[in-house]
Amino acid sequence: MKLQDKYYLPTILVLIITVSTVLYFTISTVTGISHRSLPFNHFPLIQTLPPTVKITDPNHKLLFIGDVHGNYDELIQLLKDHKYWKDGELISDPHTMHITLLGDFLTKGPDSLKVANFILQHKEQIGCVLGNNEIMVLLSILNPNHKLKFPLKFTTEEDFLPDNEDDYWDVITPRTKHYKVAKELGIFKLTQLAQHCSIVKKFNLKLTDDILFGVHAGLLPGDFLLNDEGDLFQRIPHIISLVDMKYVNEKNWYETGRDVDDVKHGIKWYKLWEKYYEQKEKPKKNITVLYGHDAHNGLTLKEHTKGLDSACAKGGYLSSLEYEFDSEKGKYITHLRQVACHRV
Ligand SMILES: [Mn+2]
Repeated sequence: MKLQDKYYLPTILVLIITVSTVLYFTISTVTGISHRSLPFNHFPLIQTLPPTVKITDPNHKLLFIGDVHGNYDELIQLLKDHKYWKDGELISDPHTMHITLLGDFLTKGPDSLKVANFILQHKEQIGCVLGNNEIMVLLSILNPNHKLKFPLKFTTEEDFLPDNEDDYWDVITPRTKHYKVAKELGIFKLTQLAQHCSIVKKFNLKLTDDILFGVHAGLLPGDFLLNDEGDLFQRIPHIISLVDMKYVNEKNWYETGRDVDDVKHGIKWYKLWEKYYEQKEKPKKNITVLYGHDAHNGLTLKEHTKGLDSACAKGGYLSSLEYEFDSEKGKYITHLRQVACHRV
């Protein structure tokens, strides 16, 4: 029987609506995804500092890698050089090795997606701290129209931005490269990364009682220390300092910036560590901060601070530092390895 012309359009419309509704509910039920559960409303709290990783096994090695910036091939070459790679894949023993990417592993280079997939496929072995570029990629997907002032939340109570927030506008305004990577990775992978990575990682090397921190930009003496770890002022820094500072006001450590002119009495933050360990009364703990972010300075190895961003994104080197326990010497020794990066 042929439908009368006047019923034709309404019938098609009803059919389309019915089919879409059935499809929508089927897909939401099967995948657990519905508009109500879209992660824009449920984006995970980002861990500022997860529980300290305690290293007790003398065979356990730790590897820290500077800003990869989407240079997947160089990352794999570095892992091969460290003999963390066998038969075409990462050796899979999280009890004897742990890798920490020191932030800015996405954007600029050709393979951000491959780097992200690699991390997510090896969560047991690969840890990560977020850099300013990852924060901007997250902002560009969560807050594309800048309607929300700041949509990310962290486990420490300090706000993301300090009082002089206008100075930081550049730092939290995503650019084309961030939107591009956000689109390439998609919200689900970015959610997984936000859940897996943190802002800081803290390791306690139990055999020597040394402490290692991994952070993208830097942190100051006393930050994230426990009562029994020293007599320092135990400070909880702003997130923006951890992911973006290069300079600090020597007289007010809460004032940090990317350029020397951003703060009064500005000095490079790591100078505070040198001054701290030059004091007559030696600090109780041997603390080392491993960081990236400062490609301009390049590889900057000081006694208590190790800067590993050697400008891979600009055709420099991808740098890594491995900590291995030397049982004869009774202390940890480090191995520096670098891979030349191809300019894109
Ligand atoms: Mn950076």
